[in-house]
Amino acid sequence: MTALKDSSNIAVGDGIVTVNGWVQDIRNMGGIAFLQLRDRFGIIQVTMPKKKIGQELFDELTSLSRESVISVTGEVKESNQTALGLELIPSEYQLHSAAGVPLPMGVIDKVNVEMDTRLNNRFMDLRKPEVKAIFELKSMMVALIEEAVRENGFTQVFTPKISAAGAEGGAELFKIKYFDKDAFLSQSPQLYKQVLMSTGLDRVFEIAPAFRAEQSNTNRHVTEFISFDGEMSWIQSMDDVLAMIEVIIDHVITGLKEKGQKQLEIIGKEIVVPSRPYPKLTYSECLKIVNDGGLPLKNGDDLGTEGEKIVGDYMAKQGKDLYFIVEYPEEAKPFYIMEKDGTEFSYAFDLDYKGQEISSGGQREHRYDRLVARMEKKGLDPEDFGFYLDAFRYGMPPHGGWGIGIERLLVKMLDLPNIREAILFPRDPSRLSP
Ligand code: AMO
Repeated sequence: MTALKDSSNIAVGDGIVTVNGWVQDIRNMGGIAFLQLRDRFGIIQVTMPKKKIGQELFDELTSLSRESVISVTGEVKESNQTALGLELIPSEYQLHSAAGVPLPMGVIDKVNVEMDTRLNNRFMDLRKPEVKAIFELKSMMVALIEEAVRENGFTQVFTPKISAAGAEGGAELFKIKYFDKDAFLSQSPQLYKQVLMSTGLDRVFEIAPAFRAEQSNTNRHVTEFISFDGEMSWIQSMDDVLAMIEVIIDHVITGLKEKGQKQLEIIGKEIVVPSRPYPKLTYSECLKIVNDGGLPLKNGDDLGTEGEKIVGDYMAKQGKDLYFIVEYPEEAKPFYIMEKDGTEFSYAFDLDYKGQEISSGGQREHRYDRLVARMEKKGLDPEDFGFYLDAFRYGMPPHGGWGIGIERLLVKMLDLPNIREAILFPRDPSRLSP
């Protein structure tokens, strides 16, 4: 009886085992040949001394095309010639699927392949351990997020991704046909998570796709990303929200550094856990830093990619990777954000990580009349927000929350050059497939 094995749990003394994987490479030296068999855990060398395994098996194995899928049965031997310290001497094999030749792109070739080619052949690109590792880390990151929020009493919710209207503003909406009506892909669960605050589900979180019809071809924008949203009631001030985010993010970064050691080694990254507390910069302070850095922005302007980067460089010099930006002018922030009475400011914040916004949020306006007034001030028609406003009319606690783009968080943790590296099948203005 043979045992099906992964390369990670093979040991000398196992006797005859069967290993499954992809033929990564074959070197035929004439009297002996070496086949590198790759599975999800790593690589095992199949060593083929012609005399020992016989001409027929030797010929068949050495003529396999790269990336073919096989099972090899044989004896495990100790070896000081292989990274694993083991080799497999085959006695039989099974070909499950022969790979076509030539491959659309190499798995082990060291040449730099263009991002577009890689994404067009993502199934192949993902066979590279350093690419696959990113998605294993992403999965761990989501598990850590869930662990942190559940520990803090948050309930996971799922809100509709097909909606009748937008939450964040009209320009970024994808319009779809919904039978005989127009509908939109959800930009954010903003309105729903706030409605839930009126129900007694007073701490909720959601991790789900968000869609933005943004014509931005940048390394940090995509049209579909995963948004980690949180909303919490009974806050005394925006600071309660900031404190919660800090606890969650710290749990995630610390946890990933520990649990993702193997994957981090594969991609050659070390995670530096940002020191706490995360500093708070005001928007005005940021403007000054940006202006001093040579970018002339006016009060009310969005910091933008370049402004965020200047602030990031400034904070990096002080050893601070993660920092909140607070005291935004109310004018620059959405209707659902609470104004700071008697000032031009609001209780909105951003969280920036190494010079890039990864989150925004704030304390919400929970008082019906004030909320309606704010909508009107922003040129919105309260009539369009029926189901949302109803929830504020019949008892709404003070509350606040955040939205975090999880790919941006991962990109910054791992110092990846492009958000597309953190998405299996990214969507952007010029990419709808695969
Ligand atoms: P905002 O629009 O700032 O806020 O989005 C929150 C976070 O989502 C991420 N993000 C994106 N990631 C990749 N590509 C994009 N095109 C993109 N757009 C946004 C960013 C951003 O910080 N409702 C509010 C949140 C709240 O107040 O709770 C909202 O959606 O990381």
